[in-house]
Amino acid sequence: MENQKYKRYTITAALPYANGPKHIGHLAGAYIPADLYVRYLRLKKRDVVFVCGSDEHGTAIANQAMKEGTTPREIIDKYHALIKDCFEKLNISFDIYHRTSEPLHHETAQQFFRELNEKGIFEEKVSEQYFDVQANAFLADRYIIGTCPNCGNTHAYGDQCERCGTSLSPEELIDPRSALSGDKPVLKPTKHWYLPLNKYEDWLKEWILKGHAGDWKTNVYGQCKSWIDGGLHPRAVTRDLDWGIKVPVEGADGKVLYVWFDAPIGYISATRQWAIDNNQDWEPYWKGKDTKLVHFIGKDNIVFHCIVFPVMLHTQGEFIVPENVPANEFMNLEGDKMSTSRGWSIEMHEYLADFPNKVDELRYYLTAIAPETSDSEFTWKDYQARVNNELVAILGNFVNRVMVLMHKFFDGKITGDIKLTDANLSNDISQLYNELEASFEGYKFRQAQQIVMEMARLGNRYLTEKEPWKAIKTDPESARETLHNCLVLIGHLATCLQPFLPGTAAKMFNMINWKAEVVTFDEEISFADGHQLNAPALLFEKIEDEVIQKQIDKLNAKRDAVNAANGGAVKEDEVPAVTPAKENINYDQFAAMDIRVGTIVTAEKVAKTKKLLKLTIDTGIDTRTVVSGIAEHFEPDAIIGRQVSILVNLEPRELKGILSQGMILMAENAEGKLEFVSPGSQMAPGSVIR
Ligand code: B3M
Ligand code: ZN
Repeated sequence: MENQKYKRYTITAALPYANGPKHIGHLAGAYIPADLYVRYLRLKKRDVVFVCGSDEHGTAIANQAMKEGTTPREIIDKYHALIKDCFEKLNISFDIYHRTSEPLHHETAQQFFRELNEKGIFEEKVSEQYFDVQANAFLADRYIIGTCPNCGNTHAYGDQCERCGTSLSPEELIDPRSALSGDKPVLKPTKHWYLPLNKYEDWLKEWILKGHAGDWKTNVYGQCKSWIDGGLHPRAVTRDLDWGIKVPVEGADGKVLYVWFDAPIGYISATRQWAIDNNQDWEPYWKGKDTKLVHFIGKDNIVFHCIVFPVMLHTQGEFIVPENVPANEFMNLEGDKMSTSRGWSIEMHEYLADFPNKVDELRYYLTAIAPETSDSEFTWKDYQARVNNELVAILGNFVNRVMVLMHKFFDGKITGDIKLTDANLSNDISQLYNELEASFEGYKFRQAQQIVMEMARLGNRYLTEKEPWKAIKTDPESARETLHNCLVLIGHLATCLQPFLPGTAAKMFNMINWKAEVVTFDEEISFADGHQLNAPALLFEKIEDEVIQKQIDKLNAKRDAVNAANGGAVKEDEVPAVTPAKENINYDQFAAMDIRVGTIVTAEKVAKTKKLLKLTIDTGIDTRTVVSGIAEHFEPDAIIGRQVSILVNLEPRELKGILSQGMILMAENAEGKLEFVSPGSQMAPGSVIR
């Protein structure tokens, strides 16, 4: 059984960049799920180390400092402290929250680089890169601005045009200029060290595509598969920059390790520091074959945690690779993408300032809507509804009813040694425990939390059915037994709630006056004769409409303020208006188009392209191939089975050697986001659209 397979667990949560506050989408994506899993493992008495820390290097931080006229050190010190403090208040139970600016990390990362270098893993290459003479710095793609060759946006970045969504390389920009000085950059040769990912394609295929087809989440597996199938390339692991970890070889002056090379090694240095602090040996946690390594991250970090870092670990030779990377999708906010820079976000510290006593409410809601299988949506109204209708009305209500009745009828005192005497209740509880463990083991935390809530519902139903407030008049002993059973159930509920709502669970244990140490899943819960309960206290309070309205207003005001600071409304060349209407056509021109409902049968990336997917579509008429430029918007595996609108009588044309027969219709908004145009409910393929 997998339980016995591992002796210890190394659990990591993505290292946040210490260049700004982090929002609740980050919390929901990586930190809460990791904390749930770790708290579950600890309840199971497993040997686990939970590491995280600040990611403090990289071009972004260096350039931010330059722009703000400050130093990287000032930025990272400020945000490291802020983020660490938020995590503590939110009860994210890291064993250590380290920093990549620590000397121990520099040493660990340099050592890693040296080892790979000595083994001859890297390839060294000289290439021409854009250089800003005035700023005396090489420019990362993001720091070159120019005109988009696709849509004419004069503010396109060297890696992407944010208006039309096209991914670019700096050479493609028309009239490139440096984001640092505004000058035209020049090309200059420079040497870098590359990790030849292409050499490890076979190993990756064996390890991920064969080895983890069954147990990795489909979104993660799908992304890995399309990366690997699309062909891997050597990746530079060094940069020309002065902020970062010096490349520890000769002839590398002015060069530092690429931030994505050093950051994941940060997990290792954090573990080393934890081991020093706690008199432990770090090595088994990273090198023991009986250690389970799991990385919790958001979906934008998949390639680094599933491909690049594992190749580093694998080529080093002694390290283990992750057993799982249960990455989450994104959480949107009130109908739009969450974004700190656009002012559309709820930052962790903002929530804590407004709701200092509602940490568990946030943990609960973020888990209830965790973006485990697809993007999800935070809305303040839904937050309010979940708190009021679930935490208050179901969980809080059950515990409160039992406590109040026990005090009212029996002065809060237990008579006789009690255990669970209701066989049905007992069966139901043990069944829920089993389901709960299976959900945790499968990283299904949303489901796990629902199961615990089911336990509370069970209690409410049991109480309603037994009506001890009536029985007390006719058969007080049966009322006593009912309430005793409910108290045992509260003990189980509190036990199972610990990973999710640690503060609430502690309050519940306190109310029933149960021993303070961690109660494991396997513990029997019973009370001795004469056991005295503490006074009932409300676990949750109802959230009123005004409170919610205030948050919604605040959110809108924040976005308006950011827009205003960006020079009135939104900059014209950043967010285009709605596309102007085209000229009128007559009905016959419209009727000439044969548009049908189709179903996507297969989808795969077209090799050596960034944008193209090769789809086969069941059009009702036939099953045909269509090449569609949507690869940057959709994972192939995620769209199989989707219903689409397809123009079937478009002249076939060849794209990258593939004959494309027809065109899939897409809706596109001003930011270039694409969505399929599908019937509102399932329709037979071939259904006519007119
Ligand atoms: N700092 C990116 C991010 O925060 C990066 C994660 C590093 S994990 C080793 O999304
Ligand atoms: Zn563009």
